[in-house]
Amino acid sequence: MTDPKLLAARFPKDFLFGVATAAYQIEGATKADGRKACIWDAFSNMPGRVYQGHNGDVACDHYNRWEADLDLIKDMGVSAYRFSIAWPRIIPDGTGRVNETGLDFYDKLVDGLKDRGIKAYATLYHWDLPLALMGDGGWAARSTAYAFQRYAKLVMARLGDRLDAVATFNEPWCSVWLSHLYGIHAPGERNMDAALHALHYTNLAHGLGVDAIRQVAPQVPAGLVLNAHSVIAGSDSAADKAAAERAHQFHNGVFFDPVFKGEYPAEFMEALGDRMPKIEDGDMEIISQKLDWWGLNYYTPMRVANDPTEGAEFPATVSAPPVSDVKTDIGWEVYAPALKSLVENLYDRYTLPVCYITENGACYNMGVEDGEVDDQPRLDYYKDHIGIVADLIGDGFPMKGYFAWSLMDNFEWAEGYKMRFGLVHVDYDTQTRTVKKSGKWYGTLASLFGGGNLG
Ligand code: IFM
Repeated sequence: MTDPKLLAARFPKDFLFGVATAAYQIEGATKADGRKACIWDAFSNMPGRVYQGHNGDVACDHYNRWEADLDLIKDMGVSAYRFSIAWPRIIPDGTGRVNETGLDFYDKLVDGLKDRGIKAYATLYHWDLPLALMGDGGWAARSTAYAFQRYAKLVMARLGDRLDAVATFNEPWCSVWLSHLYGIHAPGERNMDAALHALHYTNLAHGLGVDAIRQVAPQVPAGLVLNAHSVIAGSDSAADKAAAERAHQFHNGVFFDPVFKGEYPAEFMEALGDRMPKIEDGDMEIISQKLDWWGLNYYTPMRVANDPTEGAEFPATVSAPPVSDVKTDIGWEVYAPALKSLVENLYDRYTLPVCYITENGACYNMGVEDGEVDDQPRLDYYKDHIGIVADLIGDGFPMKGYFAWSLMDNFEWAEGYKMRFGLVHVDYDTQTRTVKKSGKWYGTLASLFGGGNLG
């Protein structure tokens, strides 16, 4: 089914179709108007960390082009925008002096969305930790969680009257494991002890952030965005199934269990609990406050098998081979059924509030030819995954919205500008935006919602 109108008919009229971005990936202007460095500014300047030494200095120059970019969202027919706020613009050193000019930028952005009739979905933390906080240990320090709470309060006091929803964190899996254990994202640590500290303090910061939102702007629905992994055992063997359960605990459970059950997963704690930082009285209550919504970012399944190596560290798994031959240009297996089983599995394990798919999309790097970008594989990816969301709604799951990642090509972290996820192509030399074939298709679908056109 490629006709967006047929696909649209499978969704309730109030379903939300939006597009998503993140501050460091699109804004550029890293030294403008009082912003100071974040950990990604430092990391991308370290030799060998980011593809060809790319960095966020200019990115999509969205900081200067935001009005045209919001016009583009509107012209595409999309009525919801998920964006993140850069902590280093608001409190440049992480603690201390507030930079009102930084808040002014998001004030204008949110007003610009409202003027265009576009809903504003803000994320408070999408990985751009003020660099100065690394002096205290960054996310491995408990004090960072309290610094985040203060930042969250400031943002909500200024923007809360106009936000349609707010998330504390985007994909803590990345800012914890990928950044502190696997060394692929800033700050580039490869240390389980640091990662376990970052884990608990990030969870704590989420809870303190929810407190801040509820104190200052209780009317704004508060949520958390998790890139839950659709863990699939590589075989039916008992060893691989046990490995899949361990992988669930390590990659999903360490975020879901504290937030939705008020505890860390049992096997995980048996294996690594003695290396966790002290969990203070009251921490788990702060972390597990009831949320209004949660966001799921899904791209590809995680296939795992048991790691038979003697003494292998928890979760003691290795990658199992993909089942589908179809891969995106970043090498990720395309397998839409894993989105369905993931949502089913998570609602089975946890009592979860309503769900937005806060990111989903595909990396394909084709360029502009004769003024067009023919990215049919990306369109196919969207069609199949959005179809799965319709199936989930049909099965009774509380799916409320879907945000495509991403509005436009942008700084893809360690992959630099090489990998493109946009519905809109960006020519980084001229900053020309070209809506891709997938963008036109998605815009047609989205335009059938938000304006009540289906009615
Ligand atoms: O670009 C990222 C985004 O910042 C977080 N989720 C995954 C995307 C694609 O890798």
